[in-house]
Amino acid sequence: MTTRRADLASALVFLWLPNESRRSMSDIIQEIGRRRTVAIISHPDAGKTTLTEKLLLYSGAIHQAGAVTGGKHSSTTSDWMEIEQQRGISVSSSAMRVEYDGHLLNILDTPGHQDFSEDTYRTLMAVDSAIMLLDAGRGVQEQTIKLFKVCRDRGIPIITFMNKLDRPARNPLELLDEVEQVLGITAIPRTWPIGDGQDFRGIYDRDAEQFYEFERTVGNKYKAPMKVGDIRSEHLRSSLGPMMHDKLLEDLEFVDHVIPAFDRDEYLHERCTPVYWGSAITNFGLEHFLQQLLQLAPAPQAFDMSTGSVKPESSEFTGFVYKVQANMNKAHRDRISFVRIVSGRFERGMTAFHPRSGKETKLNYPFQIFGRDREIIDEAFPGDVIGLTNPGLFRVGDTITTKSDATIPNFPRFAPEIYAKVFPAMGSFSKSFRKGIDQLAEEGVVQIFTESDGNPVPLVAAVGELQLELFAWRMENEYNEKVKLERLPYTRTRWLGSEVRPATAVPIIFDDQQRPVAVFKNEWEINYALERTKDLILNEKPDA
Ligand SMILES: Nc1nc2c(ncn2[C@@H]2O[C@H](COP(=O)(O)OP(=O)(O)OP(=O)(O)O)[C@@H](O)[C@H]2O)c(=O)[nH]1
Ligand SMILES: [Mg+2]
Repeated sequence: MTTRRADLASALVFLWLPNESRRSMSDIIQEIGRRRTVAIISHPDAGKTTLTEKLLLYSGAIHQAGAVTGGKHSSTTSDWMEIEQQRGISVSSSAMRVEYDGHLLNILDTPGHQDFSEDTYRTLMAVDSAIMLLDAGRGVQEQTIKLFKVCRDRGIPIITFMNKLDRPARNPLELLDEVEQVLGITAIPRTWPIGDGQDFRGIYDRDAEQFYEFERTVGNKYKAPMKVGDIRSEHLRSSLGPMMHDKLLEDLEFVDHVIPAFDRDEYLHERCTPVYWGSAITNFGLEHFLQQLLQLAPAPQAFDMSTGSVKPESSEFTGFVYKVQANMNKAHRDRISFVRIVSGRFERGMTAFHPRSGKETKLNYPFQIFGRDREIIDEAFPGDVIGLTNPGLFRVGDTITTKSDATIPNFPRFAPEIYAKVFPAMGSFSKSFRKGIDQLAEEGVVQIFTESDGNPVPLVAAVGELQLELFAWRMENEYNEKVKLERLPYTRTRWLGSEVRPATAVPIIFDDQQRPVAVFKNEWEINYALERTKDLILNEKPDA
């Protein structure tokens, strides 16, 4: 009886303790160990959003997959913006979180179009690894090369998924060779495709020596029925025909002979990329891929911050904002800051330090994000991406900590190459016009400059044309402000690194922090200004 009473007493004390004390260090380490935070990258149209949607389907997070069709029937979780659904392209990165087999996977879908690559580059700052998609009919494309390089520079490992095998594909060996030649990384097929186009039957797992045979389904909305079999079975031989079957066995023997064995450590150190094959649209090879992804991808890693390397298991809480998005939810019309947690445990209601402003802020409304949907969460761990309602305090690249001054060095910021003056189409510079401009600038949809103090006509600047289109569309649809854009001829942006101004006739404008910026029409004008002006310093980025 006494023991039972003591048990009860200690249980009550335990319940009394704040949450934090209840979580032991080993709990936290376990939470970190089961998390994976991954971005999906590729050239436009390789199928990132489709693959993301199907990973959600296979993890059980959704029960029916939507499709990217462009037009009014598009309905994927990650392309939730109306403009994405109308056009069938991603214009903004999105975050989804799923649980599968004890793991917690944060998937960040990115836009492939180069006009939105600032968003994609920033998303790559927030992950520990990436899935690189290739269209098996096209191979390594231009934008993939650039994104691969960004992953390399950040030191994140890459898993390759060869997609669209349901269409005529290039020879698998040729594709692997292209990855090695163009990207300079050893490509190690972990699975092998059986057929392509109409003849695509499934995939062969080289390690397990098992053949996964899939069936097509009508509409592709549900999981594809699958049978596991023997690659040498009579059934497969008669279904493929002896010629195709012989060729397959021959190819597999050749691959075993010439391709080095896979070593996870080599992958984690970016010396090789494991390659998987499948078809996101017909759901072939996806569950197998999801399982492999969770096994291979690294758990949350340490981050290089201004204060040194910050380990996830550090007791101090550290996170950074890699993205801000306004109006995700029509009912709220607020701004969400997407925060990657780097270290420590996050708890709802905690007070955090914001080094850029030197202020403390209470984080009362943390969300778990799922496309456009959100749900309040009470705690989060390193690797997680959470949403915080942004009281106008957070900017992209900001850190929040328990107390340290840690910042993220070299957060991606692109120098604009396109400029336009922006006017309200109805003629008056209303409050909502100003609000739309400020909020979209804060998100990084465009950058805003002014010609001089007090001039009400802002200049919008972007890296690509589509950004300006997106800006105009969102001003009209989210702020009810139709805008008129008057293009300006500048294509180069340089921040002035000292008091010296160019001696040539170059316009000086001001960024959102009133820093002077010189804008040029071409490279020649830049060189001319440098030649003619002693001690002129022109920077491609503002000082941090
Ligand atoms: N045949 C076939 N089509 C696919 C497959 N995966 C995606 N698609 C189609 O390819 C088109 C582009 O797919 P998305 O998933 O939007 O591609 P994305 O890489 O997200 O494109 P962006 O975000 O705009 O860069 C859509 O029409 C998809 O239906 C596939 O496995 N097979
Ligand atoms: Mg997409």
